[in-house]
This record gives sequence, C-alpha cells and structure tokens, in this order.
Amino acid sequence: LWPQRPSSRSKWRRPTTNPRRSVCAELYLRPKIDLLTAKNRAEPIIAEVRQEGDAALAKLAKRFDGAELSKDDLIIEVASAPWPKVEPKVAESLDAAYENVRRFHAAQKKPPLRVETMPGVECRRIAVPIEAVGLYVPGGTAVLPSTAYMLATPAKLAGCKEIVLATPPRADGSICPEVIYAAKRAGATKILKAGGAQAIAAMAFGTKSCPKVHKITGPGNQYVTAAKMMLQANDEAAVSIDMPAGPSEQLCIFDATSDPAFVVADLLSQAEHGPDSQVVGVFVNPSGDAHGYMGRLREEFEQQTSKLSRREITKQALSKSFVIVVKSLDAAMSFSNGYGPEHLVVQAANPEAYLEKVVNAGSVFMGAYAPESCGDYASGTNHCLPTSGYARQFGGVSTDTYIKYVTVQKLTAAGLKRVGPHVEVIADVEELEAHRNAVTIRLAKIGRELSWL
Ligand code: HSO
Ligand code: ZN
Repeated sequence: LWPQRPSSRSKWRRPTTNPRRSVCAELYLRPKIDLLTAKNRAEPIIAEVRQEGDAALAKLAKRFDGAELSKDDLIIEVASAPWPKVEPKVAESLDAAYENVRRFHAAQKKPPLRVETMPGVECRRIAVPIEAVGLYVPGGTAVLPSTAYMLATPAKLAGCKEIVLATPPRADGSICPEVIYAAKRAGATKILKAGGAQAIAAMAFGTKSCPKVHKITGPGNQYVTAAKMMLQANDEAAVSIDMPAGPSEQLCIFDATSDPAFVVADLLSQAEHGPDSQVVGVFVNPSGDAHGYMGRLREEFEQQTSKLSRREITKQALSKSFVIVVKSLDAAMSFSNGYGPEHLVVQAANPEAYLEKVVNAGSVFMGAYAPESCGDYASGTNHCLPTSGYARQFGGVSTDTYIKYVTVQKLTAAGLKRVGPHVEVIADVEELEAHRNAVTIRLAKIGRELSWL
C-alpha cells in the first residue's frame, strides 16, 4: 500500500484487517533472491582463490573493483598503520558511537560457571575466544564504517587474537579512511583489501598474506552470502559463519497516536539500503476507520521519498513492501512474529506491552524517539542482525559470537563413588565395556584403598 502503485497488479494489495493465515504466509515471503545463481558464480571464484591465493585476489580486485593491487599490497597491518585523516567532527562521532557499542558489548561478557552437581563432582564452563576471525564489511553503494566497529568491537572484547577485516578496495586501491579509522579504533588487526566471494574464500582458506580464520561474520551481497554458506559446508575450509544474511528489512507497528512523519521516516531509513530491502507497516486500528491516517501516511511517503538522494533505490524497495491494517495489539504481534523482522520498530502507544509478546525479531526499537538509525550507528546495540526470517533461530552479532564455551570437570574419589555407579549402568545399556571399565577400575581401587569414603 504505497504512494505509487507497483506496476504489477498482482502485487497491489488493498488494506487488509487481520489478514487470514494463507494471506499472511504469502506476505511473510521476502523478495526472491536467486542464491543458486549466486552460488554458481561464487564457486569458480572460491576455487581460484583456493588455488592461486594472493595472485587470484589481485586479479579479482582488478576485475570486480577496478583496482590495481600488487600481491604485497593486499593487507594493511592495522596497529602499525597511521591514524587516517578523517574530519574531526566525524572522528568525534565515530568515537562516541564506538564507546556506546563497547560499553554494551563489554557488559555481555559472562562470568565463568562453576556448579557442584553432586558432592565431589564439579562442572565448569569457561569462555575461550575464537583465535582468528574474519569480518566482512561491504562496499557497494554505501561506505559502512559503522559495520567495521559493529563487528570488530565484540571480537576484540571477546579476546580474539587475529581479527581480519575484509572490505573491497576503491578503484585507486585504497580503503575508505573512515573504515580504517573504525577498524583501528575497535581493534581489528588486519584489513584485507578484497570484496565479494574472493574475500570470504581468502579468509576461510588463508593465503600467503591473509591469515586463515575460524569464523566469518558480517553482512554482504548475495555472492558474499553464497560464499559464506558454501565455505561453511566445506570441510577443507573448516570455518563457521555468524548467520546467513539477506537484504535489510524493517517492520514498524504504529497506531493513530503515532506521528506519520516518524513512521515514514523510519520505514524509508531501511528502504534506502537497497532495491531488495523490504519494509512493512502494521497499523493497529481497532476502530477500523483507517482512511484519514492512511491518507496522511501516503502524503508523507510522497514528500519524504521525493527528497531522498537514494530515491530510485528506495522506490524499488517500496515496490516490494506493504502496509497492513490490523485491529489489535495481538494481531499486530502475531503478524510480526510470523514475519520475524530484522528490525521491529514499535511506535504504537505502550510499546512495553508489545515487547512482552515478541517471539521473533532481531532488534526492537521502542517508542517515538528510538529510530532504527540509532541502533544502526550509535546507541550501543549491534546492527548485524538476522534477516529473511532467520530471527526465528538466530540472534544478532554479540560478544558471544566470537566465543566458544569450553566445559571442564573435576571429580574427587568421593565424587566418583557417587556418580560412577550410574555411569556403569548406562555404559552397560549401551554395551560400551571400555566406558564402564574406566569407572570400574577406579572404583575397585577406591574400595581397596579408600574404603572409609
Ligand atoms: N540497517 C543496516 C545497518 C546499517 N545501516 C549500516 C546504516 N549503516 C542493517 O541492519
Ligand atoms: Zn541501516
């Protein structure tokens, strides 16, 4: 339900009240991305990087980024690189944003766990950072220093030793100074001048100049996502990923008390990301008379969109987007949970009541004064979030993303005397004699030498 009718009639929807389940299922589908074609294109690139390493990276930088790079100009050592020149005002804002992100992510670190499950049986869990991680910061139509500190800050806080940040070079072979600034501030160790599937392959396998990493995080276009998915399934690469990433999206719930200018501004802030972005408005309107408000919303869309420098991209995203009208908070949340948005903005009155019902969402923005842009840049939460409905099973990037939990146990003789007999019985059930013996042999010694226990 947008100002301009989408060209295809079939996509045009009238306002619906409490849409039926079959209609919902259709609305939950995201704009189709052809991941199969992307995988077919990424495959030979991955193979090329696997075989030729840095030489392939230099060749592909020429082909895809128009950059002339020699094999020994692919990596920037961040610690020894000078601080790049950025405007003082920009540095100040990047610093302020970084500090909020750092504070929120530092607080996510959990103290070690230690539980005595039975007297003499102690179980522990300790957090161990993933040694080497790879972060992808997209290039394309926007430069994204914010993604550099969103990915690198939690990696540094987690304690990762090698933090490689890959981002496509500009045509002159350089990296945008704001990205270098953010990477240096947040603690990345290396910047790899590579984009697309080739960057992911270089980090997954390692090359002469790029260290091999054990986990790759960060958003990207369909080739980046395809490469991440393929390499995650490649046992030679033995690499894991944060989550599959798709185009950005936002679902905004509003009611007659919401300022239509705010609602539209938020939806457009996400629509401008790319032609495949999708934004969804959910108007909670118990009275059923939506006409007046919808008219104002439409005017706002027209006015605000026409002024945007990225209006062409934005309009394409809007043609894949929609607004629905529902009668209650419950109906709004049932729709939102079914959709599982990356960003859920609640501008309706009493946002806490909506929050109680959140089941599937990447990040929630509450009330009239929490635009999504604040989370995108500077409030402290992470902006690398699950898209395409993956909020059903994934959370966004956090300090935990870069940590693995190792469990530990310590048993005293008395502890073994308590738990051992259960182990023997279960080992018998599984007919695993050596498992049983490892306990029996010790219990025999305890019986002989520590019979008072
Ligand atoms: N909204 C994007 C993040 C971003 N916005 C970066 C601006 N810069 C995906 O969550
Ligand atoms: Zn954004």
